[in-house]
Amino acid sequence: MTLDIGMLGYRFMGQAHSNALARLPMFFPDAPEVNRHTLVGRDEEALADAADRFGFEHTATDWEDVIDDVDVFYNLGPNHLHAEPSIAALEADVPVLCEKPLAPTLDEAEPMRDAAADADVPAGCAFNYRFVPAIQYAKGLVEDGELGDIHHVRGRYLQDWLVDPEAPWAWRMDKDLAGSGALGDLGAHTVDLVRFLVGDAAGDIERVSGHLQTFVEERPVPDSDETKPVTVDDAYTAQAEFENGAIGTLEASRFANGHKNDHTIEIQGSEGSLKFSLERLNELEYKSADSRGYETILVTDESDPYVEHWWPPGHVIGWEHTFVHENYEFLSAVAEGGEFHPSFEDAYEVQEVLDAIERSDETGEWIALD
Ligand code: SOE
Repeated sequence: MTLDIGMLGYRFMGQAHSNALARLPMFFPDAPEVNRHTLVGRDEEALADAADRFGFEHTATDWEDVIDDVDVFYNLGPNHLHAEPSIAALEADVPVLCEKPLAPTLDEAEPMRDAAADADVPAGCAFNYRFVPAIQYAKGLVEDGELGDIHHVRGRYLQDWLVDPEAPWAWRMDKDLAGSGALGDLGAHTVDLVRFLVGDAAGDIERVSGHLQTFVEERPVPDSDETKPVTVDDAYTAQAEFENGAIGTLEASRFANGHKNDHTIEIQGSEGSLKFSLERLNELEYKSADSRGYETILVTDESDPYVEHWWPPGHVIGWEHTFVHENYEFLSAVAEGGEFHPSFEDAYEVQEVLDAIERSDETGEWIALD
């Protein structure tokens, strides 16, 4: 069976997922066969160019015309376009892979979660960092109890692309289009990873306190003399308490001067500890019960998750490979009628945490999660 793919969005994420689709038959021969059917966007010229480069057969400027013609719908548009097309696809029983965060707000995420629950097909949210081999290896260690009781969780996602006050305005700085700033764009990844890694061992996040900050209130609009207001956070910090009593600190910033795309997760337990940094994604720092300090494990052995599909040991992989792994799992679930995680339900639960952090910022109080 060949799956016809409809893809909304042809910029950063369109490119990342199209690259993944192109790599699948070469490196994951058991992946379902896909046909890059229709690429959807508004600017016809840019769209035609992207379709040509990404290997799509057709283009369309209206997503509504596409859903009935495809077997799978990828929603890679800006956050405010996540809900309506994803819900329409799910109502037509077309599987959906939607970019993160699930929606700008919790209210908008709710009908998406409900549509996914009612549909008989996978609805996935593209938290690609779950599919880093070192992260899967780390999850295995936590699941095997190698860390013991979890006490500390720290997650930081640091970027610096907005530290220049003249950096141009973009949709990611608009509350109506994005929902939130560093919190939803970067914090969503961290909350998902934390839940993925320690959700079983430490339980759910039970309460949070948070703070959001906007450092630059308006920015120049590209190719004009105008400026536009920045209506989202440039950075957030949060504290979290888990069901088992573990405590966590979470942080993200677009002003972390010197950090380009630095996503780090640290977990400390009674028996061992782990540290991961996206900028060194082939490595995991691990302190086992028997060692006196952290040791670096190069997670590039054939026995490591996904690695046998790529190169011999030590021939490292990169950021784009996470999308290949994610697409492999998602499309396999579609073809086999299986489950895919992170699902819309998982992503809704992430959104509940983001929403609670925002509410805590507004009220100055800790917020309990139900
Ligand atoms: C931009 O801040 C961005 O591209 C995010 O939107 C992605 O999710 C993250 O992976 C890298 O940074």
